[in-house]
Amino acid sequence: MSLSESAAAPAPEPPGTPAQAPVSLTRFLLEAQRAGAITPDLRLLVEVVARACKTISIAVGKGALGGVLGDAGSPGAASINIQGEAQKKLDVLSNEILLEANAWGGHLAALASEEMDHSQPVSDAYGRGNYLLLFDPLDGSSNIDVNISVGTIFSVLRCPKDVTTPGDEHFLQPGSAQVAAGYCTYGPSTMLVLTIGHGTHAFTLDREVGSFMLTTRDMRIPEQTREFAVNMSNQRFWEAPMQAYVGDLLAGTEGPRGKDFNMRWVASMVADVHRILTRGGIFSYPLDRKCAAQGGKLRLMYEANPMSLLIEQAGGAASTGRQRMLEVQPEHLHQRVPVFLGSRQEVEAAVEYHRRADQDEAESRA
Ligand code: P6P
Repeated sequence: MSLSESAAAPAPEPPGTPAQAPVSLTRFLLEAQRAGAITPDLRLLVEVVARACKTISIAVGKGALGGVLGDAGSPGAASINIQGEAQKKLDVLSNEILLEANAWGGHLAALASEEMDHSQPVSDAYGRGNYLLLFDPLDGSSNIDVNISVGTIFSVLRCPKDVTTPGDEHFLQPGSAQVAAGYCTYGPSTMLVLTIGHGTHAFTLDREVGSFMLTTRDMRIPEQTREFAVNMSNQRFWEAPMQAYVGDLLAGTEGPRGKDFNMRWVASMVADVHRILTRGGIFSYPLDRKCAAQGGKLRLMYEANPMSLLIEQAGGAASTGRQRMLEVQPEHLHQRVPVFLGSRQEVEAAVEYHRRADQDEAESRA
């Protein structure tokens, strides 16, 4: 029996059976290890990342009382990361929390972060494992100062065999090679959403006990949706197929889609993706003339790929608009891509607009 079957909702129990004990993340991962779905090292890795997310949740939750709001660096000399973005104090703190948590367990070979120019091997003082960890320590941090949900995104790859000191090049694996992925959203509740390749499962932090507790086994995204997420202020910069696709969404019942749509945009990918995993929708950050030179806005390795694995494991779809996201062959660590992900039929519709536009353009050149 595969884990996704065992992870599926258990058969109803006869009346009078004592309620099953709630399932903690630790128990869930031990069950996965017993089912042969993960190794002890991968179990430890996920536990360590989850524990670090609890620490980040506490820091985020303190807000102004924690003295950690605002930009990192000194007044008039903001700290700028490799993305060219001003770092928030919580970006730096979250990154440090994840680095420290993963330094001594012996489960990792190397790690990479949105906040660090290059990957770094884990000190071999504690032994090295067979996994590579990538993370965006605090995605959406521009929302921190206005108290909107933010999150941590992580992705796990295998370290190539016989590589003792991994470098950036060893991280350049397609998203289909991920062995685990997840995010932690710091919202009204703190939730960890995780896949280890057998479905997508949601855990809610019980702050009194200090444990993540399984609250949804096998999340499933509705195939269809009436809700799209995009930053409409970029509309005039979009490519023609994106203009046409969103134009038809906005036309609603008076247009070819024949139904009205709603729009949501939190500008925090973790929050938007969590809503889509929970009730369906399509999230898109397409190419536009502002970001086309960089290949897109969102990062492939530690934003698009982990989110795409979670979405596909929940029955959804994820694409660049022209290619399945998990099949993109990375060329560099901080590569950016256009992103369409969510309800399968809606993503397929958006991809079809791009296919038709590219075909028309090819024919017009012929
Ligand atoms: P914009 C946050 O900075 C982020 O990387 C994602 O979390 C979010 O979806 C996107 O950028 C928001 O971009 O251009 O709307 O501010």
